[in-house]
This record gives sequence, structure tokens and C-alpha cells, in this order.
Amino acid sequence: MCGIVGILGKHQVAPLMVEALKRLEYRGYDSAGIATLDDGTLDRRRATGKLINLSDLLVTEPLAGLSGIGHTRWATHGKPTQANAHPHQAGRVAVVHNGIIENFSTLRAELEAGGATFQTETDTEVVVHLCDSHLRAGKTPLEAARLTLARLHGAFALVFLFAGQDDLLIAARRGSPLAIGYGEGEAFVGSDALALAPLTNRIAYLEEGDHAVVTRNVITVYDETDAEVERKIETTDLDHLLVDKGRYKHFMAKEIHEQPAVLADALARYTDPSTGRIDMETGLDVSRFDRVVLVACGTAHYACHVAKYWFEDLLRLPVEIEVASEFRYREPPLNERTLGIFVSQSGETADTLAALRYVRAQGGMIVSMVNVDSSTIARESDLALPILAGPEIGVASTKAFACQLLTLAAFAISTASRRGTITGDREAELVRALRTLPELVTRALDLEPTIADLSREVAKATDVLFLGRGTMYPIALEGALKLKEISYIHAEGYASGELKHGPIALVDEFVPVVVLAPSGNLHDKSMSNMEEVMARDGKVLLVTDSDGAKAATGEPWAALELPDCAPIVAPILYAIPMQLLSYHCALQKGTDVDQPRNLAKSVTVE
Ligand code: HGA
Repeated sequence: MCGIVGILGKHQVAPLMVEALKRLEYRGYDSAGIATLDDGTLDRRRATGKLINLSDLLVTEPLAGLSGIGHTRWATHGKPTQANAHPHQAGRVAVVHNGIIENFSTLRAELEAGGATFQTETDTEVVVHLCDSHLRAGKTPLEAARLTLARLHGAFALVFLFAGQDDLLIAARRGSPLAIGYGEGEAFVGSDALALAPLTNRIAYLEEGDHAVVTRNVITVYDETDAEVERKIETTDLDHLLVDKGRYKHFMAKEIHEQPAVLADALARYTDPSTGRIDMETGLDVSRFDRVVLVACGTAHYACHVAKYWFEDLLRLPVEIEVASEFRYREPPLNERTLGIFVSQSGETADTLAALRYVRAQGGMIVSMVNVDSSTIARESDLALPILAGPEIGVASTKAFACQLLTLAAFAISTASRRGTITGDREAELVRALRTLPELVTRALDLEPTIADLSREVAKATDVLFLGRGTMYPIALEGALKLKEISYIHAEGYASGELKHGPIALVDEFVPVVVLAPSGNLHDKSMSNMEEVMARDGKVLLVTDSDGAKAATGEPWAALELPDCAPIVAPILYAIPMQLLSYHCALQKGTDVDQPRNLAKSVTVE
């Protein structure tokens, strides 16, 4: 959330910064802005809403200069107005900020008492006033930045630009990620390496508490004690990841349709068809843990919820799933026999990262599943398993969810096999089932025209319920979340058996109820719950397979028939119609599918 960039270039930086911000727009699109130094003088352009508004403004009011900082905002403090848009400036300093300054109100009161006049409602503005006060007291930019940083509480990344200092940026990381890019006589700073990909492929990541003095030819990094430190420069290979929508109208549609391909990639990496085994060299001592804790947020949390069923079944161990933002402050008792599994698409989710550090402090083992190999969560794990989904740009997660599930399944099978809780034959049977996924998902995607038709009716609703049992329960939760996120229709997911304990009061002829009920041991129970809904005129959309359809009772409003599948792959398969339904409802409603209101993709604030 909030993307930041800084460039000390050889060419005009405004267009380069807009390009870099385009690749950071997934982090927020409440406003965007840049500040540059032209002949040593600071100037800014800022616009509310998407980056395109800033680009348009720069056409009529261009900004010259070879040095600059830029920002795309997801507001935490203060409305998404132009005044609140970054960069913020006071006197000779401008700043871009990702994160939250938690003690901003105390600092603001103190600065106001000292005569500072604030222009914004943001927490960030205290940073520029503090820094400017130190500059006015005769401190150097580095001294002023250090004195400022020493006063700030919270989690943040900051980049400072100083009037009259054409060859200087100061970057600081405490909690939020920051990458430094090395060029030939140029230097860059960005929230992630992808933002800098067209500018350089030589990247170093600041570590927790670091700050860096960046000039075109020399970059010096200091740790939290102000001691000079080396941070490894890595050569990245991200150019090929610069993606477009191809023939699709939205990234979300493209990403939904990429699922057969990305699942095939992940299967090629994690399964070995010649042996019928999972191919996942983890190096973990699998006998060391007797309890599994799965921690994540949002859609990744629902992937963990599915995995709980798999881990309990295959590993026969106690498994807990946790919402990271609750887990981290609860201080649950854990020990070195706890295996913590952390799932995050970006690998930067602030709450998940904090939860990981808590488990580490308790002596637990840390396994993460992320889509960005260079992310902080990956780097802080004992074992980081890439989910191999490729860049996911649409804010609503689709292909990353499928790949998170596949990676969790492969890890559960491989660990169970090594702990001896499943036989080699059972492993081979499960691997065979996983390998059917690309074809099954392709067939599920063929249902799109039918789902598009159904969406015309569903999109008229103000409330939609999703029901499921077993692993279909978390898919019901995910279906409801997806619908809320991109179509803004109120939706709730429930365990089918819970309906009669309250939510059934919502049911009438205007409420579509999506019932996820593949054939199998829970089908009869699900049919009873479906009958309970239909008896109250609920409009049921049954999602099942051919046997499930044959055994269905009553007359649902509509039915979708997915291909038959093994239970282990059902959650991945049944998520597909949920994604398509929400996508087509959003099209019906004309919402902004890839950048839904109030959301951002990588959640780096609490
Ligand atoms: N607190 C700052 C930055 C917001 C942010 O990092 N969001 O993720 C603001 O509200 O502008």
C-alpha cells in the first residue's frame, strides 16, 4: 500500500517516475504525486484519483528536473484529497511515505506549538516539519533525517528530497519494504524491484531499521545504529514480468484464464510424474513439530482455511488457522515444536510479517508461501516456497489463490509422506489427482457464458449468501469475499449447517444463495440445507458435479455442473465459478474490476 519511488537520473525524471508509479499503482490509487528539483528548487504536482490524472496534469503543467520522488497513495490518515497527496513539503524538504507514523498527533501538537503550520490531515506531514526544523537549525540533510527518524513511531518507508541537493536522496526503512536500484551514474529507490525494472536490474533491499544516503555514484547504507553496512546487490530478472492485459478487458479476467497454465507450472515444479511423488526438497526436520499454525489475511487466509482440512487429514496433527491481525496481538502460547505457515501473495503483508516474527521469537519453525520471491516474508523464513502464479495485477486475487492452494496441498502431502502418516500409494494417488487440475480448470472456465447469463440476475441482488460444507466452506467464504470486493454486493459465506442458527432469517425470494455441494459424503447434508433455503423461497444456485446434480433434491433456481474430481482438488476447481460469478456481476454493475474502490493489493499497513 502506497508505492514510493525516487530517482537521481541523467534525463528528465518526471516521465520516468510516472512509468515507475504505473507499476506501483496496485498499491494504491487514491492520489498520485511527484516532486522534482529544477536547478535546486523543489516543485510538486499532485492529483487525486488514479495516476492518469497526474499524467494529464503533467501535460498542462510539466515538471522539469533530473532528481525527484513520487508516490501513489492508499490513504490511511486524511481523505484522498489533493492537499493530502504526497509528496509533502515543508521548507527545504519533501517526503514520500509508505506506512503510518503512529505518534503523529503528539508530534503535530509539538510542532504546531513551535510555530509550524500544517497543510494536510496526514500523519506524514509531521516528517517534513520535523526535518525542516532541523535543517533550519543548521543540521546537514543526513543529520536532520536521522534526528527526524529517531522521533518516529510506527512502521514506514520514507524517501527524502532536499532543495539545493540535486545529487541526494535519503531513504529509510522501518517496517515497510524499500529497494535501492544501482544504475550507471544514476540511482533509484522504490517500494519494490518491479517498479525499478525498466530502470535497472541491480537491486539491494534495505533491511529493517536501515537508512541509505543515495547519490548517483555512491550509495551508503547504515543500520539502525548508524553503522555503515553492506547490503547484497542482486541481479533481478523482472523485465519479462512487465505485463499487459493481452486480449482481455481486465487483468482479473486474464488472471482467471491463466489458471490452467500457472497451475501446470506449479505442478511441474512440485510434482514428479515419473515417481508419482511430490518434488519439494524442504530441508525441514519434519519430526520436529507437533502443531501447525497457518497465518494469513484475506483470500490467503481462506487458502489456509482449506489447508487446515488437508493438514488435519494427512498429518493427523492439531492445526489452527489464524487471521494475522488478531494472532499477532493475542500472544498465543507457542514453542519450538510449532510449525508456522505464512501465506501472502505479495510477501509484504504487514500483519502476516509481524505474526511471522512473533512465531520466530517463540522458537517456532517458519515456512512461507509467497508469490514474490524477493519479499520480506520470503527472506525471513526458514523455508520460502514460491507459489509460481506470476505477477497478479488485479486487486482481487484469483490465480494466486489457486497456486497458494496447490502449494499448500503439495507441502501437506510431502510432509505427511515424510512423517509416515500416508503411504507411498496414497501420495501417488493424491499427486495423480493434483495433476488433473489444469484440464479440470480449463473445463470449469468453459462455464463462463452460462455464468455470465446467471450474473445478470445475481447482480440485481443486494445480498447474496454462499454455503458450503468441509473444504467448500472456505470456498463459500472466498466466493462471498470476491463478490463484495469487486461488485460491492453485500455477501456472506457460511458453513451450510450454520444457516439455521441465524442467517436463514435473511432468506427470501430476492436473496440468491449459492450452494457449493460436490458429490461425496457431505452431499446429502448439503441437500437438506439447500431444501431449507428453497422452503423459504431462497433463489438457489447449486454448484456441483454430475453425480451431485443427479442426486440433487428439489428444484434450484439454477445449477452449474463442474467436472467430476478428486476431493483434494475440489476447492481449487470450485473457486473458479466463484471468481467468474463475481467478475460478471462486476461487469453488470460497471464497477472498476481491477482497482475496486477503497482497496489496494499489497497491504503494508496494519
Ligand atoms: N499514512 C500515509 C501513507 C499511507 C500508506 O502508506 N498507505 O498504505 C497517508 O495516509 O498518506
